[in-house]
Amino acid sequence: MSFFKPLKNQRGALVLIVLVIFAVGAPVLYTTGRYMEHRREDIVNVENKIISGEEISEEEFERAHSAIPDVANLAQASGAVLNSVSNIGVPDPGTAISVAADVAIGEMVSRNTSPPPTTSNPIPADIPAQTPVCDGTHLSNCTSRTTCDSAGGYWHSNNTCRPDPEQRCNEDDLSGCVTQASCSGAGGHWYDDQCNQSPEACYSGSPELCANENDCTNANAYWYNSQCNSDALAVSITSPAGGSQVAENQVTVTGSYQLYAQGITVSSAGFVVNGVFQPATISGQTFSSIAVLATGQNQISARVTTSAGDTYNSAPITITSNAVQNRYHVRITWDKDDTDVDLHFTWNGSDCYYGNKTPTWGSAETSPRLDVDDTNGFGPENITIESLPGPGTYKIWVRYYSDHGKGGTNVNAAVYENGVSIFSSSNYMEHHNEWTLWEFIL
Ligand SMILES: [Ca+2]
Repeated sequence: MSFFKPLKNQRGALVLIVLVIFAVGAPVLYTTGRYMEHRREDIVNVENKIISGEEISEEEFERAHSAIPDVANLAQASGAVLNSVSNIGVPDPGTAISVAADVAIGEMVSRNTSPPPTTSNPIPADIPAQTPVCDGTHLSNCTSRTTCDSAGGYWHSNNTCRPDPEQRCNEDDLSGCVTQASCSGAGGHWYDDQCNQSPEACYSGSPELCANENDCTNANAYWYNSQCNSDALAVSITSPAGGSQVAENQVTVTGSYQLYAQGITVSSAGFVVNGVFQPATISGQTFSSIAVLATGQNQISARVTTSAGDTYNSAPITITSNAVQNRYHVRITWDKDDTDVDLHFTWNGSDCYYGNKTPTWGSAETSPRLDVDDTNGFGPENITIESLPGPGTYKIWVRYYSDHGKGGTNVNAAVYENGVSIFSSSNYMEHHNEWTLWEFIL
């Protein structure tokens, strides 16, 4: 259009050129030294005046105009670039300048050149891009946890390297929270001695909430039968049921155990009856024994010991004995497996023992009875009598019938009145030894 005066045309062209060059050229100018800083100021000065509508002198325009090919020269663009830049004076030079600037700046950036090249001092082709230094004073240049750690920094969850370890304790990165208070302050959940993102759904304190084996293992628990267990082994009393009532001063108790962890073996098992442990013979993963009960309430728990020496106890159960008063028990147990110890109770030469378990000493109430002849270890063997039959010589004694080649054993003996121990003793016995526990004359 004819009404475009030359200066107006030049202004229009300059606006476009300046914007293109300045927008994409700023990084180049920044890296090419003080000379280009002056040239940049020439361009910025004209640009600002154009934006504010101020008059631009011929001198200012020429200075900005001449700065533009300098940018291209610095970039050591091709001859085509320089030719394009030389066409600034023609109408609509935007496309040529844009292409020239892109090429020039692309080369500048990729080659990371300094000092600024010129036509006579072009960019060397073999200058590699430099890797920013990652060290204690340039942690922000570190791009991996490894390099960050090496530089003494702390790797943040948003993939940045920071100098201050305290900054690791925040809602984005709880790994640096080392106290419950700081963890809570950062919105974390403190358990297992560390700060966690999620609530206590599945951790060592609540393994029953772990829904799969992986989570269970991570909670230091044991996965078995689709359940997560905190203990490597579980032991329980399978009979009698807790709260049961029995008529006698004794009851047969059966326990069992379940292994949840690999590599565990059980070495012994038994029951704690009113605070006193008595061993039992293990068959498979069950074990059974006769417990002497006090008239009234009794507390019994099962106990299993592993080869490593770890002991596991079941929850205790309470058994109530409704046995009549004035009932006497004699009980023996021993600690060598697969051996046969026998309990004897004689009155005036009549022996209650494995060969005559229920002799008649007058009435039923004054006649004793042996519950069992244990021939393979641990006992107990119990003789019960409601009341003594009368005057005479009484003798309670023990014979080590057969050690089955297994050697000596420690024998524990006790006399109970209504389930309460009134006498107890222990003795080391060898094959065929006899031990008089209690002898008295009425
Ligand atoms: Ca026996």
